[in-house]
Amino acid sequence: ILMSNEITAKGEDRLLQEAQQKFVSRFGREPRAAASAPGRVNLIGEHVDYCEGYVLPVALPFKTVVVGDFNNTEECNIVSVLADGQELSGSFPAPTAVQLKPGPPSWINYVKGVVAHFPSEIYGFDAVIVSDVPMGSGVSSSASLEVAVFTFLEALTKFEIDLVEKALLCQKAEHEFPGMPCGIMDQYIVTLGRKDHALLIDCRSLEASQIPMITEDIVILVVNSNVKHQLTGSEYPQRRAQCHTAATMLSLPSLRSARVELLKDLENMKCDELVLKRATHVVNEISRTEETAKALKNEDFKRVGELFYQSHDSLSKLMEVSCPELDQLVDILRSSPGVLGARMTGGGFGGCVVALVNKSQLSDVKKKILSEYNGNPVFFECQPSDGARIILYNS
Ligand code: GAF
Repeated sequence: ILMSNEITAKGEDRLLQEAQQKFVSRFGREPRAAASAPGRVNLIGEHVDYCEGYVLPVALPFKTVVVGDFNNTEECNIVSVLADGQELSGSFPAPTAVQLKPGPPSWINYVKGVVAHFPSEIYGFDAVIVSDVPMGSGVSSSASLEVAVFTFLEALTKFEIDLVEKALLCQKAEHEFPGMPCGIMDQYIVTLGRKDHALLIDCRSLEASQIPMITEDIVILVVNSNVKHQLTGSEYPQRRAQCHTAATMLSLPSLRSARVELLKDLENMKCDELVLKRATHVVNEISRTEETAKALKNEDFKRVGELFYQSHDSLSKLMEVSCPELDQLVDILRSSPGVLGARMTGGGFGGCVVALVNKSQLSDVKKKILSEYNGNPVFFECQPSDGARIILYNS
């Protein structure tokens, strides 16, 4: 029996069935193409993807499923059923009819942006989107939606492209339509994640290596603070700009090329205090991520846990992207027996904390959080899952 503070993934089959039923009731025929894409949790390497650093995310069993069919018109009609059951619908012209532009309602820009960037002709279609990826929780419901829509369009048109190229196009869609200047991490892991693996992504070369996650006695616990995060605000672009300033001052293409010693140079240049703090986070977080990948390969979870705490402290004090609720959760976890490490995950300003917990002490850890945390926490276990896939090709 699950406590009400726990959520588990519905599973692709159930989401698919819900989407198919909704499609039949809304559009009066069976959908002919279907695809899915997961959410993600980043283990470490936070706020470094846009500095060409290393990141180490895993794909989640929570997914977005898209089903649909061409409709022989010049309209794209979308129905979207969110994780909380809320239903949205909207339409926009097919890109064969007009050049698509971002515009209200804001949610449909995630779909429209991907349709606009799809590298083959898209005529009018009807689609239903069903997702159980928690929204505004820092687990990439946006990238999940973008990549699910893209993969659905591949199924619909039978025009498939290289996976890294696909992630880049979805990232571009997010930049240009919802207007969020994200890095490549989310679209990359959502596209290329693998069951039972974390993915070490080099955001400079765009190469990645799969790292087996054998965690028999250890659970990757995710705690949602239930503070909603909104990344399209000004904070995220500001952090990105500050990192860019630091790299420019050092005459580097990005902070990825900066060694720790170079931070002294920044200091000597009398650089802005905030710029120096951000750069200090990025340079150290990139090496923490490389070290975490090595420790994971050696199954040295104790070290991974220490690096998690260091990462959190740096995100909180130097990058300043945490919030009191996330800090409180990490503090509670820090004093809980059986916890090896914890940190905020994702863009920050709310959302989730990820922790490594000894399986035998998991229920005590949850109890402690339930009794001490000021907010309303929701738990889920992170089981590394597969990336996006085509479920049904248009025939
Ligand atoms: C958000 C962004 F979309 C990612 O690209 C990444 O920068 C992350 O915040 C922070 O690590 O999820």
